[in-house]
Formats: sequence, C-alpha cells, structure tokens
Amino acid sequence: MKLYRFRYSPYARKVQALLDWLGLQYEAVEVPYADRNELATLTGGYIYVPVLVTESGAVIKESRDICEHLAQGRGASLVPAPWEGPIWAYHDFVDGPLEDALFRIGSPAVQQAWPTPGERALYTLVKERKFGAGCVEAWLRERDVLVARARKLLAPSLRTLTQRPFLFGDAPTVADAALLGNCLMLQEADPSLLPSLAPELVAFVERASAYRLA
Ligand SMILES: N[C@@H](CCC(=O)N[C@@H](CS)C(=O)NCC(=O)O)C(=O)O
Repeated sequence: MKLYRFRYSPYARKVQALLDWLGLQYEAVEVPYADRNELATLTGGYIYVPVLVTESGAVIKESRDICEHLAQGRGASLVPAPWEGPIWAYHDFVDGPLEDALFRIGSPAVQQAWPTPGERALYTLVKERKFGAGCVEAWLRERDVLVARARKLLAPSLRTLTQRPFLFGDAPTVADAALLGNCLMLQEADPSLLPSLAPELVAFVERASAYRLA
C-alpha cells in the first residue's frame, strides 16, 4: 500500500495511525508541497492528502472513506459495536470543530517549516484564498484566544483520558486516531505547542503511537 501525506496533515496522520495499529505494510510518500504531479496523475486531479493506494491498486481519497475502508474485516475492532455512532461522531467532531481551532494554532509554524520560499508562499496563498489576507499572521497574534478555544473543546476528552487509556476504553478506535492525528500535526509544527496546550495529551500521543493490535 502507499499513503500519500504531508507530515503535518492531521487527516493523513490519522490514517497512518490506523495502518500502524493494524500492522499493515505501506510506504508513506511525502508529497512535496509545490509538486503534486504524481498525486494528480494517480487521482485524476485531486491534490489533497491523504490518498491511499490499496493492495489491490484502488485509489481512495478522503480520510473518512479511507478509515471506513480500513475499519472493515480485521479492522472492525477500531469501531467496536455498539459504539459505532459515538465513535464516528467523535471522529467528525475532531475533524471538524477541533481541527478548525488546532490547525490555526499550528499554521504559522507549519508555514515556516516548508523548506523553500516557493512552498512557504504557496502555503500562505492557499490559506489566504480561503481565510483572507494576513490570516496566518493573525492566527499567530491571536494564539491565546485560539488556545483558550481549543482547551475548552478538549476539556471533556482530557477528563476521559485521565480515567481510561483511550477514549472508549482500553484499546484505541478511529476516535483516538483522529485525536492523535491532530496532536501529531501540532507536534510536527512546533514540539512546544502540544505540551503547552494540553500536557495530558503528550502521554496520550506516546501511548497511542506505541499501540499495536494484538
Ligand atoms: N476532507 C479531506 C481533507 C483533506 C485536507 O484538507 N488535507 C489538507 C492537508 S491537512 C490538504 O491536502 N490541503 C491542500 C493544500 O494545503 O494545498 C480529508 O479528510 O481527507
């Protein structure tokens, strides 16, 4: 299998967590931000990540669809019955409102981490076309407000994680994969961000990254 990713993409890291937990063999392909020819050729023009090429050669876009694919068969324990509803709802909460706060916290550092001026400028352009001129600088200035918003959203989950290793019990589910993906996005952006936002999540990242399905 092949997983096309940006290292900071929470959606790609979520999928990668599922592949790792399931012990599946795959190659992680780091997509250069300013050269997506391989990806566009593969997908027929879709240049977001993640994209997964399965063992049978199927090309799956959209991380939720990839997660649903991986959660079939042996992966069924990643969405254990009867918790399918709350697990997918939590997954969607992370990929929606939580990611919306966290990516703004991580974005200024992600922008600076691209190795070339062209990639940094393209990243800024992509963000500004969607969120308005000067948005990345504004997110840096407004970091305290964004951190307060993220902490409020995270507070109930942190209470759960003081009592359980994972959100739904002793083993991780796609809900944990979504949360892990966002934590890894912050860690890739700037290793100081996650400990200052929610130190409890540092231990969660270690636990979740080390997990392998028996
Ligand atoms: N709904 C998509 C969202 C994927 C997405 O937005 N990926 C971002 C990276 S986190 C991306 O590829 N952005 C394109 C860009 O920055 O040019 C999914 O869940 O896979």
